[in-house]
Amino acid sequence: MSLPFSIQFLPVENLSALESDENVLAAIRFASIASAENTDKPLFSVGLPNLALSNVVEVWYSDEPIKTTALNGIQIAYNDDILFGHLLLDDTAYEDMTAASNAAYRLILETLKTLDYPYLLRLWNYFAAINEDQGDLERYKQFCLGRQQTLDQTGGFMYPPPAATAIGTSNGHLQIYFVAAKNAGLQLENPRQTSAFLYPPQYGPVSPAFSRATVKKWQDTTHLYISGTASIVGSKTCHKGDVEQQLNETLRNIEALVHHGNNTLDLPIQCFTDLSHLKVYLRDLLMLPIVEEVLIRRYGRQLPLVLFLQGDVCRSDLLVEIEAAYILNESDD
Ligand code: 3EB
Repeated sequence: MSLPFSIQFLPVENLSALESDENVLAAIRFASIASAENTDKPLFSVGLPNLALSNVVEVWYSDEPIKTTALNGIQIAYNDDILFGHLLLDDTAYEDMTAASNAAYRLILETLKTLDYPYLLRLWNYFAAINEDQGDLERYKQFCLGRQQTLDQTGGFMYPPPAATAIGTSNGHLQIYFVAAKNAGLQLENPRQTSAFLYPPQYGPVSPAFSRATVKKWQDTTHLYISGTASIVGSKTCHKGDVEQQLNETLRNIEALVHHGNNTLDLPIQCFTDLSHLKVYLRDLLMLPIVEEVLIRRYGRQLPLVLFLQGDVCRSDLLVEIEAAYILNESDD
């Protein structure tokens, strides 16, 4: 069986030691501030403290030997199927987050066009002070505006829009990493949630451009990449101020999405515990014990490995957000 890539959460490793391993596409550590190794290959830290397993590194493996390059300030590794890119952009060099986001997305789309991996499958966006106003607009809303400006200026994402995460860090630059492919994935939306790109204007001057999930059918396997998911039903935040109820609502959303994928796109999984590569983003580290307790009460020994990361969710009234995937490793079958 040939897999386009797999991802493992491993014990601490020196990122630079992974540079010469030609089966390593990318490696990510979790730290108090974002940084990148001085390499073409995407070896970097995101500015989200890891609350429970502080010495974990997330390693992306390729079956085939990879190639690396740097273009437009983006660290890149790729094989025949996918391209992994990482951009760390000093947003303080721009007038505001709108301008920084616009520039970042222009660089990303330009790079994908040049290297001919046109289909973005999944993106992660991290930047500081996400819920703070700059000028008279919250920086998350500015980020959405800059992203949309790029899409309007360049003709947009190749269909469908990617799955995405957008989370606030406590300091550091605008950091975006992403996976793009030669062939398109399938869009999966959530029957319990308004599609984000159809959110009404009260949530910002432009709607956020992402899909709830991407389903990607590769030659020998099917993957699911689930966007950051929170306690939103329809387009409204539910259970303000109550992290336990927000967590339960988030889990209902993810379970509904997985069922819908099984029913409509032949997704080979049925429930939350079939998922992998779970990340729980917590606004306040003091919420960690209650969140762990709810997850264990709900799923017991079936609970997959979870990373708990400290970060700000993109609406100030959301306390917790969860992302997940279904990605089989070679050793899993
Ligand atoms: C939401 O439903 C939650 O703007 O790229 C989740 C994932 C959220 C990605 C983005 C925003 C983004 O609106 C917020």
